[in-house]
Amino acid sequence: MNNKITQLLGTKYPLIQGGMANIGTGVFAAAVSNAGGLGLIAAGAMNTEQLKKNIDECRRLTSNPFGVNIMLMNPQTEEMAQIIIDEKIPVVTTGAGNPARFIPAWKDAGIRVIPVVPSVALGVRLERVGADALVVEGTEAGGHIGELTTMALVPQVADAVKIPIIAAGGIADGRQLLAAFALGAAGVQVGTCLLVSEECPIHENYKKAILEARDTDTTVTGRICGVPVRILKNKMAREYVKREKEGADKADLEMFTLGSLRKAVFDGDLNFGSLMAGQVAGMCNRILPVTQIIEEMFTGCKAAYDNLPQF
Ligand code: TUI
Repeated sequence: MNNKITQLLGTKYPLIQGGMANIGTGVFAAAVSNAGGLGLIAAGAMNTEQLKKNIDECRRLTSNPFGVNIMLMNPQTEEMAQIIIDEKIPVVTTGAGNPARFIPAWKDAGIRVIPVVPSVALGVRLERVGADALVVEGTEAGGHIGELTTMALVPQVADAVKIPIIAAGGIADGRQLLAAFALGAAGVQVGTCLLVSEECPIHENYKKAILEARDTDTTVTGRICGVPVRILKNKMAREYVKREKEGADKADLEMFTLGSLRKAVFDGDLNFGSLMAGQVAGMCNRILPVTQIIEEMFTGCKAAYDNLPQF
């Protein structure tokens, strides 16, 4: 197959797993890599020791390529940037900030660098400083998001850069995969549809909440304080927005969300957990092995292509 992303990543499919703090463990990343995608260890809520341990675990469980996602708001980002180099991680993705200052050292170490961008301007800037590809993420995604939709953003970034693009946000089946290719992406990043995999290590209450979610069941906290995060609607979402309107400090609110993400992932707290999920939660209705989720996306893509209206 002549696909720039499979060539760049060395994977069977042009698909990468979203970072997903507290969820993207070494074990889960290995499951995605063994299924032919690029698994990512999400360093977002880890400390350096946990990151190293998860890298070791991932290496033990897969011989396929995998990556690490660095969440740039993590206070140990500098140290983690160095661990990626020391551990010779093949691919790094970044989120929640501008990774330009780390790119020269990562490139010197032969690492493929794929930042997540929410705008044309940041994509152009990061191409200029050496990014190998971009994850272009629309506001349909779960977790921390930008303003623009995948439909509007992906073709505008595709027109503005030469490096390959991976679309993210709003992609859970073969029709959306086909649409991403049509918009100019050479691959996709998915998160929400993997939350309902057998291998996904989230609490069963969180999984059930995704299975039962309808199209309108996500909301965005943090729009006022500047850190928008898409989660399933619940008491925590209402509490957050209330605190925000009362003028709570931005850093406190960020910690409140990260703390409550742990409650969702580990305790299954449906009231006060931050159940991060994208707008596609409403179409993630079955628990399946990761392999089947990924394979059905690609067979569905071919079927959707064959079903396109003729004109
Ligand atoms: O990073 C994500 N999604 C995330 S990170 C996360 S952990 C967290 N939890 C609570 C508060 C904050 C973080 C949960 N989900 N996706 C990639 C992404 N990156 N979305 C948006 C951005 C982004 C935003 C601004 C990337 C760059 C950026 O640049 C600003 C600048 O400095 O130019």
